[in-house]
Amino acid sequence: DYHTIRLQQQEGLAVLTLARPEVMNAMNRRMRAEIAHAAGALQDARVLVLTGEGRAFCSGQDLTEAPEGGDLERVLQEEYLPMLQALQDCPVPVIAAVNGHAAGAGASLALAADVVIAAEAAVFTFAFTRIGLIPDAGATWLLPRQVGLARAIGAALFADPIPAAQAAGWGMIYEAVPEEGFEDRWRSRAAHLAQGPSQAYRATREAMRSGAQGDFAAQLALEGRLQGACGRTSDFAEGVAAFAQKRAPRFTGR
Ligand code: T3D
Repeated sequence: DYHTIRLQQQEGLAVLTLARPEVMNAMNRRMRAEIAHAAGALQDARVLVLTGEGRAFCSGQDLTEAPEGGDLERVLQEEYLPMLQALQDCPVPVIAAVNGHAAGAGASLALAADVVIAAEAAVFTFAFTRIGLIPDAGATWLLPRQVGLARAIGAALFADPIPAAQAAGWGMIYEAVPEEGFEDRWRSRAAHLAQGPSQAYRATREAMRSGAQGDFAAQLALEGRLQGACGRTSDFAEGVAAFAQKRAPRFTGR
């Protein structure tokens, strides 16, 4: 039983809601373990959505639990790393539906998703330096790749609140959506992925992530291997048949 999150799974869609609204969904030890567990225990899901209950997405580390003068390296290695790795290893696309504040490790958590869809009222704050820390939970890897070094360092040093529209303009998130249409938008995006060619999505994530690091020749070889596997799926055969027959494809994930 989960205490700090809720996990609902239906028709290929898994929605993981951070559920400590009284503290803006601050992440405590238990929440990190529950997110890791949930991401590793999806049943028939073909897409995973992370979102927050109440007016925040996630306010980062629960500051009432931070070990004073304590061993933050241990917390990162033993608690954050397994959570982030579980999301990375999760076999389906991950959407962060950022409903409100994403601060500190809450911003890092959002950026760790494959696609970030934020409500226009949402604000991203790399709040770490405000309390004398560096960006963590993957932010120093993700942020420079997403927005370039100049913006990444500025956002980290000043800890400026970055409104969703600006985040989208910077390329930090995929899209910022007006409040009224926010839930419909992420639900329809998630439904789209849940009905799509799951194996191609899985390989796309792997190839894109690797492309952000490896050299060009190695990347061409990886693309070849992954595309070879996609070429053998029924979804590929269906995609080509649907194109030839001028109809919408019916993907099954196989
Ligand atoms: O331990 C380690 O390994 C270190 C790792 C660190 C990684 C990090 O994440 S460092 C960054 C930690 N996060 C922050 O510094 C953000 C703190 N929160 C805020 O800046 C603001 O709360 C928000 C901008 C998110 C929202 O502001 P606002 O004004 O809408 O709400 P509020 O009044 O500040 O918060 C409402 C309640 O949530 C409040 O409690 P109260 O007064 O009603 O009893 C507040 O204390 C609580 N809360 C908010 N954030 C946290 C929190 N409680 C614990 N931890 C929090 N991070």
